[in-house]
Amino acid sequence: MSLGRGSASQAMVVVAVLLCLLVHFEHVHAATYTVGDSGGWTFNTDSWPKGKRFRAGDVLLFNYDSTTHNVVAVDRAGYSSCTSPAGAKVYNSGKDQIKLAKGQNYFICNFSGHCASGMKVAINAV
Ligand SMILES: *[C@@H]1O[C@H](CO)[C@@H](O)[C@H](O)[C@H]1NC(C)=O
Ligand SMILES: [Cu+2]
Repeated sequence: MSLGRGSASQAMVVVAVLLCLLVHFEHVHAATYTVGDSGGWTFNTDSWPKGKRFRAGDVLLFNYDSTTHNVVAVDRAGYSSCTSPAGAKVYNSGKDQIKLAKGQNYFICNFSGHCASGMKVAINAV
């Protein structure tokens, strides 16, 4: 009886340790990328993702002046045509952290003309 209880709690400890390792592992492997690097989120950022490997769970940090720019999560059509659908998620803190979902992630600035000037990023997260 007491032996059975002992091994049950040992099993609980093992499970807890495994969970901690899993959380730790994901933490170590999620990277944060500053969009546009030192230049920040601005015009002609569309080529910034080139040559980088992104993983689902990685975080994009958008640094910008919130009085002149924003970040809007859009779909492929919105990215291509530089339009944001009504109800699209708009970020405007000036230092937004956005976690990448698996697959394609598209962000534009929807201040007039900015996206057309390359203030847009398309990122594939594996
Ligand atoms: C940006 O997109 C949001 C969400 O679609 C919209 O409410 C807002 O009016 C847009 N801003 C501009 C400047 O187009
Ligand atoms: Cu802008």
